[in-house]
Amino acid sequence: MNNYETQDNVEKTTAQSPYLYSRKSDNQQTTISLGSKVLGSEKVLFLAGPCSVESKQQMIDIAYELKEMGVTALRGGAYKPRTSPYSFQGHGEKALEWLAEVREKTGLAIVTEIMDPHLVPLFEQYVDVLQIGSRNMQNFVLLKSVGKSKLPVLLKRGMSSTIQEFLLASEYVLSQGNPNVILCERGIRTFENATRNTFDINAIPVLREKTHLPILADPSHGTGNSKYVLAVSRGAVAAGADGLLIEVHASPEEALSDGDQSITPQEFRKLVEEIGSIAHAVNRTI
Ligand SMILES: [Mn+2]
Repeated sequence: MNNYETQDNVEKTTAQSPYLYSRKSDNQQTTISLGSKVLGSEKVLFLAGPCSVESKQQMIDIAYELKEMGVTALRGGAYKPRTSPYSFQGHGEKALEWLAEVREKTGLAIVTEIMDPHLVPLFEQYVDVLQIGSRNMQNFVLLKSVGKSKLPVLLKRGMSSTIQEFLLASEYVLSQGNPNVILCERGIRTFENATRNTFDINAIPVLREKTHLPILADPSHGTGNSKYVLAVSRGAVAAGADGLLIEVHASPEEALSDGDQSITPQEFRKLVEEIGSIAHAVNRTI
């Protein structure tokens, strides 16, 4: 049907847009329960943890520390999509078991990336949120399979995708009957190479206008450098993000992946404090 195929049409007729992701009114907002909190509410939520799940003890230690700082959900990769096949690929199912144990102990919700559509039933046994990584944003088989799950889906923006492509990827999930999609801006590739990616702050107000889905910001991948994570976090919350997804590692220099962009628990504590002030300035809380 032509209406669904013409991008121009979508851009111009948001009010009558046929898409499930489309905002139909100013106050329409999808909310998603995470642990004891709600994403998409006036509260800005923190989702944090190491890039990769490296050991059970690592996850237990960091989880207790982050929980005490007000974090809602623990992130950590069990299956890692690495640029090189020789880089650490993750501990797989064993890591899912560790994550479930950490949830049991701490009450933190668990967010972890899924790459294989066949593993949806396995992930459903262990985790709370299915993350689709940037590299898989247009893996339509995967999007359809998580669309049939009861778990919320955290969809990261493809590193070379437009906002419209990002929204249409969310439609793949929504159209399968899963209404709980979280959109995550994580930086895009541009000509700029001073940072790993260019965090697209514009995406936050654009998404806010076009969709009722909750919006997360990932300044860790958005910058690729721990030195810039705090400043970009501030900007994202000021621009209207509903939450932050941050890589935190007890000793970033020893991390098995993304150490350069991981902040320490001490730095994260400072970030939470500063975000509290920013949230307050834009009539929100943490
Ligand atoms: Mn990472």
